[in-house]
Amino acid sequence: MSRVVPLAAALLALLVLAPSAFAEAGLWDGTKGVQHLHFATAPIVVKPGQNSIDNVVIPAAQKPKVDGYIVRARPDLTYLDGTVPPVDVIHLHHGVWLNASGSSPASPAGSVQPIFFGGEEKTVFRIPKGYGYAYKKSDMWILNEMIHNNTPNRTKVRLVWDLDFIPKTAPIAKQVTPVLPLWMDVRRGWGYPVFDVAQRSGGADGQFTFPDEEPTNPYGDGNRQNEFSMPYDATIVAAVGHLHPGGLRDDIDVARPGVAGGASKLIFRSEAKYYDPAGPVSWDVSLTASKPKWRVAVKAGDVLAIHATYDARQSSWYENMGIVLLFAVPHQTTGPDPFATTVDPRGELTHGHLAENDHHGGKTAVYPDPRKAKAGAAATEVKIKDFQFVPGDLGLLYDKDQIPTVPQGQSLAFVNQDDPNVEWHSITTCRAPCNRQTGISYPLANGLGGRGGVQFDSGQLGFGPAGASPAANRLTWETPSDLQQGTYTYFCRIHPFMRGAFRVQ
Ligand SMILES: [Cu+2]
Repeated sequence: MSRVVPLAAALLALLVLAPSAFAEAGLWDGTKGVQHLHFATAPIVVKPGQNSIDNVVIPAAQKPKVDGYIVRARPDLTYLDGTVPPVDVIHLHHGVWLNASGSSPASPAGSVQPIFFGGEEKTVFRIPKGYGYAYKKSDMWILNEMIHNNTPNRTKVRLVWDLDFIPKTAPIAKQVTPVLPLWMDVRRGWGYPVFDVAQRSGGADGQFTFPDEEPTNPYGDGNRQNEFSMPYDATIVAAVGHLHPGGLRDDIDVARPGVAGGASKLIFRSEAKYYDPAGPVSWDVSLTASKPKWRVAVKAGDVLAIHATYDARQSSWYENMGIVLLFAVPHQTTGPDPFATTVDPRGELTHGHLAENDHHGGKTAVYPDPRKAKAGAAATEVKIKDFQFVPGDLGLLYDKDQIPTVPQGQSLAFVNQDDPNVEWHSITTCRAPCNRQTGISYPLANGLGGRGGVQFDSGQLGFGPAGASPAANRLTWETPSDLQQGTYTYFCRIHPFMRGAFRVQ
């Protein structure tokens, strides 16, 4: 089951990501006195099939030894031998580095200060020349990490991060103006800040924007989580976005109460560039970050808002994020005012295609076509055990050559009997036959494709901390009872090699 990216490809990826490859005016790259530091966590045991979130205190040895300024950060995830796992095997869902000793008026949750983050898009954080994130060696750092094991194999990995760092005692430290990170998030304040996109929802353009196109106001009369009111004047000097597969862009706009009839100005767009030949369907993507010379001045009382847009043509997308981290200089008013001049919201990519995203899947059939299987015994329940759906697993179809049947008008119940605290599974429709080779872009939650298609999703059956994990906090789920006659195929979003089918007749 385990595959590793060949060493040559991994080395090539490192070369592509070397700082010099993207050195450009307006960044600290190549400046004398900037140190290049590399840090790694202790080995992290990745349990079979896990998709959980952990918070760990980062020990002193994994941080700079002296006070100074962080001006660049590049997070990644590796096996213990330093190779990067293929993303269809082990997947850095996210790592968020937080300063528990600091604070920010716009925090992910509570009053903790975000510093930088890494998702599978692996964007490089770059704070432009003249600015830096002020670091104290006495700061307590917490790493919030979510590592997703797509397979039933146990393994060990490390999170790694490269920092460009200017010690406080270096002569160039006198040129640094400190920045404050501001966390923009369509679900700011939630421990697991996500939303769903249904296939064929949203506009005629085939795109769905959260929260704007959510059929019912997701915030009700409560806190508009996607907005943040500036407590003081400031100049924003850098911005970086985060999206999941299917994601097209994060937009940041600003509204100034009483100005321009309340119209907002788009100031930053983090845009997804997909290398995947199938388009916006996988982690084979990179996102734009702000250009080095980009600046925006905002005023006290301005309302910043984030909007996240996903493709809704090819697939449903469950549990998506829309996040942008801004770096601002409080009380500095030197940047261009977006209400007086036009600000170019476009950013630039910080890296190219990554070799760990090469295995797209979907090319050849690896299971029989369940539509051609004989009708088997009527079933009322499918047990999920040892990463198999019984009865109905496509991996077992060779032996029996028949699939379970459900009388029309009845439901089929699913119950997760694997470790409920670690091995969470979903039942998610994919278009029949759903029998091709697993990869980062196959299968998709595209059950609506084809005639008579349906989409359903059980959520992640299992238990985790309420409000701070992907688990649905139940072990059972039932299919809709109004399904038309036909063969239905499904997969597990967490372990996409898991496929199953049943027939309504
Ligand atoms: Cu699963």
